[in-house]
Amino acid sequence: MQHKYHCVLTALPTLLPAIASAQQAQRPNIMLIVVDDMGYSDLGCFGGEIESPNLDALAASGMRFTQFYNSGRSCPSRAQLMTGRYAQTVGITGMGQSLTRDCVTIPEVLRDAGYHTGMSGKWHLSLTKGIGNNEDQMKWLSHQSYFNNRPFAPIETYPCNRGFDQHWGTIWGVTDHFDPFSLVHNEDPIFTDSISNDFYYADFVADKAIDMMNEMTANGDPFFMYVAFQEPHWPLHAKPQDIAKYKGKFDDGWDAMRERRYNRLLELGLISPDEMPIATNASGRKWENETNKAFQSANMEVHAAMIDCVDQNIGRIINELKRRGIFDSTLIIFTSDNGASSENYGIGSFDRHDRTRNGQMVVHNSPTPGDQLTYNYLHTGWAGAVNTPYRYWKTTQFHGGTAAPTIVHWPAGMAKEKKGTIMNQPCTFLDVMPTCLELAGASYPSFYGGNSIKPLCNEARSFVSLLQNKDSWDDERTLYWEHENGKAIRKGNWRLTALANGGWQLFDLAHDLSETNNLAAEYPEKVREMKTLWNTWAKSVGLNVPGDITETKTELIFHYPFDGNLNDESPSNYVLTPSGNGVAYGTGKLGKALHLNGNAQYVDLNTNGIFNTQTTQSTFCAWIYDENTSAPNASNQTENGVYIRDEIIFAQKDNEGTGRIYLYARAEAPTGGGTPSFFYNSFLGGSQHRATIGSLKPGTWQHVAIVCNPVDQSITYYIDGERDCTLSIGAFEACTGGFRIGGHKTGKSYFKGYIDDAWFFKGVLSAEQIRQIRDNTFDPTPYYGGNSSDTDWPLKDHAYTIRNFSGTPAYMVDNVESDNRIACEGSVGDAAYWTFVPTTNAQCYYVRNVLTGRYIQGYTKTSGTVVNMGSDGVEYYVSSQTNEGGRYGFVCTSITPHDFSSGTIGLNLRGESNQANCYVQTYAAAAGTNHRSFWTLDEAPDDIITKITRHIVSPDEDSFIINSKSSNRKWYDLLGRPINGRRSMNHRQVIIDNGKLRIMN
Ligand SMILES: [Ca+2]
Ligand SMILES: [Ca+2]
Repeated sequence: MQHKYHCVLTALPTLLPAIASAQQAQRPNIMLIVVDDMGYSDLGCFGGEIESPNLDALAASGMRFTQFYNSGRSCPSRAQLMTGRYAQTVGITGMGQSLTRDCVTIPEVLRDAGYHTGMSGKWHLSLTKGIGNNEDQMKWLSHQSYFNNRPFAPIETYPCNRGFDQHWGTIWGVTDHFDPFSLVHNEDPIFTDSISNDFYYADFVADKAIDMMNEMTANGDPFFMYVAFQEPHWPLHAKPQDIAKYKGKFDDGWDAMRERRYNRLLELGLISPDEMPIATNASGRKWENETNKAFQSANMEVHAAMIDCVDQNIGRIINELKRRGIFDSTLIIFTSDNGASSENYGIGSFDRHDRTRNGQMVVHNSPTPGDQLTYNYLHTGWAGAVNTPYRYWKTTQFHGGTAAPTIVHWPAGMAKEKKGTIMNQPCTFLDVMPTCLELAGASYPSFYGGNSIKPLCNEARSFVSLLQNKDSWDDERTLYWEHENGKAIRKGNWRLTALANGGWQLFDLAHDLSETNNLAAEYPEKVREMKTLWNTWAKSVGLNVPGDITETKTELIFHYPFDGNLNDESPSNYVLTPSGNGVAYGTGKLGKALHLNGNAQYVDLNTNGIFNTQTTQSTFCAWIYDENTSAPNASNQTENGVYIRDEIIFAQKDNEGTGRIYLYARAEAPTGGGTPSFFYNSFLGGSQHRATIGSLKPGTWQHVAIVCNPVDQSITYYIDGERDCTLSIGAFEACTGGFRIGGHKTGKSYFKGYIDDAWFFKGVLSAEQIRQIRDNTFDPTPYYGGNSSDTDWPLKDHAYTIRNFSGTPAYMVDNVESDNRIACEGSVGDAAYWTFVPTTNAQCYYVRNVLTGRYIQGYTKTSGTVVNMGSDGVEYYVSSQTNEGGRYGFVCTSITPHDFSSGTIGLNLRGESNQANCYVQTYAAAAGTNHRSFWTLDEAPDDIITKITRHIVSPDEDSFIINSKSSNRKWYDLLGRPINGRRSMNHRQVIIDNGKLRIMN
């Protein structure tokens, strides 16, 4: 049976009296026209040079949507377009997969609502499975064998079985435009014996759309038509007469195009310079350096010809609508499934044919692209230009991948004042389904074709109100993207975006729609908020979201003033060892400075294991005076046509020969002459990451900071206290070695000049803190680490917080008021302080004085270590256990009285005094037998909480018992409600406040 569900429709007419009423006459035809891999500004009406008079005319009497989002690639875009659901929830988790049956397509719903439904063109929502043998695969792709009429994909997933009365087009996602593979009429392959010489896919798609209108308009019912052109998707194939129009048109290259289009977009009012800084071409390729300009221009000419041909064919379709008198009453939505493509794959594999039907072999990346014997791509240079004003391209979730130039045309239904206007409200492919539902007066089914249907995506909404001038749009909705590890989330004017395997980057779209200025370092809370939203969404659509790297609490590692010595002014007291060539001191920025002569002079910090670069955020800053003021020359190293000179300022030592170069000064001068560049650089994440050219100014003091953030996979430079740039980089390398100032490995890249006032922290310092260091007004004491031995931490009359810094099972104990305190007051004397010890770096516990904001940082100790904790000489016994369902905990108590059994697992905070002992303890249920009751609270009021016990049943399920002196044992859930059993833990912080359990989000 060709139309699996058509029987449902034929039974329906008698069931549809309401739809057949007066309203039906007003229901518009809906024509959805989609092009494939078109650049954002390719069309004339979007700032391009390509002739598109028919689409320009639609724009002139319709509306242009400037922020209409697709999903960055064919399959996910088409899935969202057809279903109004995120692709990940309808089976399209990658490429070449089938739509599931727990969703409905627009034609399925509209057909049931009395619409005719037709499609011509590319589908790409069916499982595309290869034969498994490359030679057979090539024969199959090139029509040399049909392999016993092997289906191109599961037949039941073809468009004709997903709601379309008729489909003329291709099942796969990429084909020869002159002889498409997987071309079908409904279920049947066509042109199996031969194909005409003048066949071109875009012409065929328009022909069939025009033909289908005969049947679809016959009885006066409205139609839904999906016209899906495969152009201008690679291979770059076009008709010679169309290519001829563009001969030589792009010889000035992609840099000129980018500027020209940007200016044209401004002129057209599609962008404003306040909102859209000029973004550089993401390819990084300069046209002037391109060695084969003729080849590159020729590719662009074919790309333009393909779009030109699509426009001509849209003109033919429009003429047909006019001829039938239904042009004004038909809602036309024109859009693109993703941005232009930077791809350049080999051919002769899977979906890239290497021969024609008659066996002629195809030339990959031909110097003269366009005809059927060639297989060419646009490449990164042009892709970066045709997507002007945006950055990046197809497959990424940046605007260059996901912003679809969209035109909506509907004279009969749009408000008159909307004609020719530009709409800047963000819309998405998810909105097309609800828009069609509204126009068709149809409702979204909960049951269809024998299957329960998942609800429409929460974020999807009809944009009919935008066409009709109704003031009912909320632009604060949150939209999400994911494709092959590329990620994005937009909330209001904030967009958080990550390239595949790159870190999150934050953009303020109100001033930066082109996504050029990563603000992640300036708005860490916004990053955190949006990242959490994205993670929650990603899990909700079934994505595997690896746990984020835990954010690192700020802790001072070292501070070297270099005032004539190598003393560490921090409590860490890390010893510096000078190189064999010694070191000198000179006049510094603050007192004296380290003076290195560039001849194998450096200093080493040989302590290993301070942290692991891969997982620890860190900040290094220092005053730098580079004495190498001249440009490098022939006596220096040569690299890619430039002389280079590197001078390492700060590096981590892994072992000799490798190392993580945090910060170095680099100078480059073109070997052929030209302007030299001086800038700071870093080699974390496996490659160079440059600060702005010119950021290094030799021969003068500069305050330089670098913030290394493996959580967001970014580094941020601050020069003289101002943020220079934030760069998204690859995953950080694992490294736990010591450090070197002034060099990294033997025999090269030594620093020549002065280094003064070097600070190094775990954690991310804010711009303000970096400026305080620059201005010598920074108070480091709150950031002293576990080695602290000289700081006074008075406990009396202060409140304390204990929590698990990692954010996983976390606890806070507040000493809030004198009669509601949990612990500590007067326990070990006013001058005492406590230290709590984490068992791993990733599970860092600390004690914070709530009133002063100061932290007492724990540090790693092996089980059973005795640490002298207090200035009064009280000793505490510290032990740790690690076997609690993969979680870590620690126990800290005083030696006398020593109440703990070594079997206790978890966190135990205990206050000690002659009068009041109280504590919070967590322990594993399984280990509960080892638990002892051992505290007293003789003088505490009755309502004080004396004990909280957390029962861990599984990593995600547990509850608390709260004991009070008067009421014995009570169970509470994490919202503080009394309960009778266990409840989910959800990894939130818990605090005890005024005898109540409070939950911190
Ligand atoms: Ca595409
Ligand atoms: Ca100094």
